[in-house]
Amino acid sequence: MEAMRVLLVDDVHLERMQLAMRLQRLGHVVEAVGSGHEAIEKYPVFDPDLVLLDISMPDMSGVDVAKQLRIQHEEWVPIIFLSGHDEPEMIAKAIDMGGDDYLVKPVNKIVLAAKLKAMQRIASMRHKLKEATVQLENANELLSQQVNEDGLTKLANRRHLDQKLAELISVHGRNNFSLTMIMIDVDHFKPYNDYYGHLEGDRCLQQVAKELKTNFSRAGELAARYGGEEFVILISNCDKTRAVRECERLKQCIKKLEIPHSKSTTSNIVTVSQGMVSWVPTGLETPENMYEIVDKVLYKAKEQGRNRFVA
Ligand code: GH3
Ligand code: MG
Ligand code: MG
Ligand code: MG
Repeated sequence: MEAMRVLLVDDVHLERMQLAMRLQRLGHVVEAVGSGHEAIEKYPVFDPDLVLLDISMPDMSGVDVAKQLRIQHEEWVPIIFLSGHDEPEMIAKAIDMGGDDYLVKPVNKIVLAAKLKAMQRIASMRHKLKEATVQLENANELLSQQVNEDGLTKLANRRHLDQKLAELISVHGRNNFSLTMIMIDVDHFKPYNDYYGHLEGDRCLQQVAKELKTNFSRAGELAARYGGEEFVILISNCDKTRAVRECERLKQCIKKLEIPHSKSTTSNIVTVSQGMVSWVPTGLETPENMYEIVDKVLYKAKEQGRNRFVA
């Protein structure tokens, strides 16, 4: 059995010290305090597995202390009351008020050891439950990350993009803010794949994606993989003037990657075309509407010779 952290509360110094010593001899870690107020203060810092709480104390009765602890802390840590009285009504009331057990003073050694053993079982269950909860939370976090992430590029995936776009349309519509959406398509990617191979094609997409991620990772920005060799950037509260600057910046970043592309008829390195829309949503647009619109703008950039953006 593992040692417990026991918070011992009793106003009588001698009784407190004697009991603390016994608890320590049984292998437990003890924090002993002499008043209800101290107990309430110490509780969150000490993080006990068990509270031994005297009922009769001058500043605040043990029953009131228990009530306070139950209100302030969601997690249920066992409380054993200590009292000189052993009337059944007294015991029943103490348990009603948030206690889990009752020890009559002077505390019998054998009874104390036995009750502590029972409390150890509860403490060990609580620790296991805590551990399992942490593991569950971690697993949930990982899962939600995987659900929203594109496997190849680690950018937000289409699902996440759809969700975010719908959200932003509504928020920007309500506040009359400009929302910017840029759709990016890698130029001549089919011949790239055909010539360099699919694996190299994947690497190319990863490099482009990484550039998008580093350049659009501030608050209010989202870089996502729309599908295949197409990406979408969303920028909150961004008007057309700034959006144009962002497109130009992005064009330069992809250029700087200098990924060779000997089968491109636009350049000898990988380039991208961009379609951009910057508008104040009414709140009624759907993501599908907006993809359609921005895709048409992107098509113009392709038509006009690629490696450019059209707004
Ligand atoms: P354009 O300049 O007009 O955009 O021409 P393009 O060749 O880039 O366009 P097209 O749509 O004909 O080709 C897109 C290619 O992207 C075809 C497809 O095999 C490739 N592709 C889509 N997803 C992936 C992927 O995950 N990995 C790799 N390696 N290739 C992909
Ligand atoms: Mg007392
Ligand atoms: Mg395409
Ligand atoms: Mg393409």
